[in-house]
Amino acid sequence: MSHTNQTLGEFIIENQSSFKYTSGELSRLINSIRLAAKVVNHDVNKAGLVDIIGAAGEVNVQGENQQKLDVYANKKFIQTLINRNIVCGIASEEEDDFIAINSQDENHQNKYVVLIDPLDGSSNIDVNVSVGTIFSIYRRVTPVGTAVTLEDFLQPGNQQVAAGYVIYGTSTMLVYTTGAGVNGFTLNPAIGTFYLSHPNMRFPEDGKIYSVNEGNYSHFPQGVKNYIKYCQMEEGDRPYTSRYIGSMVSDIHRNMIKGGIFMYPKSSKDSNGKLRLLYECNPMAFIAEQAYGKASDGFGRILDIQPTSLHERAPFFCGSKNMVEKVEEFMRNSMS
Ligand code: P6P
Repeated sequence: MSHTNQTLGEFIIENQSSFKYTSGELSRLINSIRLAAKVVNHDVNKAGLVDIIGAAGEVNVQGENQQKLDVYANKKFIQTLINRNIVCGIASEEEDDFIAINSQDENHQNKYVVLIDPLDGSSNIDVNVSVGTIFSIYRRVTPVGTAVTLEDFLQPGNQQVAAGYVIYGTSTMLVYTTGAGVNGFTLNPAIGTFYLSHPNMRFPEDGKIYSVNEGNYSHFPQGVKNYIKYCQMEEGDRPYTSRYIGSMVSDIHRNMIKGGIFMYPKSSKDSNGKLRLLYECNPMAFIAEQAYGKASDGFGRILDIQPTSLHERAPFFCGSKNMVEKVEEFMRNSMS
């Protein structure tokens, strides 16, 4: 099949055989995420026009004010996944606990659990800056036909079977991997179809963009401070350029295309950083590695961390391989 103008649906069918597990369910799962992304995109794009922006008046498990669009996106993704009867469990940044599905029906054979950040970067919604959805997919580890348990969700990121994000930006894109590279699809809103626009996405091995909230500089570990000063030095191919949108999906997407590193370190304010391991760091790390980049907690591979709780956080360094390795070198040297 000619790949010019290949749709997401055609791509899924063409690549089903490359997926090492039973293909049909994962394809249906990616298709359900595609549907939910189009529904959320429709409302993100007109958020300023209808009474859907602004705080929903609730506070989520993270202690953050829930934006109405957070709540809306969360409901849409959960509802779509349940309606398609594909998964046996869902965990979300916006839900205190995981959601067991079909737990009363011993006959259900659903094998997958999905973890989502339904609307990442939501603080940008009211100021019209791009936001995103992040998803992570595992096969359950407890027996099929039984109710899912926390064990099904607390798997290390290296067990993911698929992961991706939707970026609601100047255009809406769905970028995902099933472990055979990373591909990006752009939505044609006129007809509601995603087209393969960025095949085989790869992080440039090196880059000149560093993304970090430098307002936290004084709270960073010494190794991070030293790396930031390194980026700012007039020497060799430096100084680099600082770019920080405050929406991780957007920062990492830009860096994957142009080359760069995104950092959310731990600090004296956040002992494990701010980003959540299960539904932010792990899916973005899976994508980064599949795009020949790297994702680290400053010392080791994000995907090898054994989670101990649903909403745990992790320090996060993600992007061009050489840049992540450089900051790890600064982190090691600052410990010696
Ligand atoms: P700060 C958005 O809330 C988010 O989770 C990421 O998308 C983003 O990179 C980060 O937080 C921004 O956090 O503390 O720099 O505003």
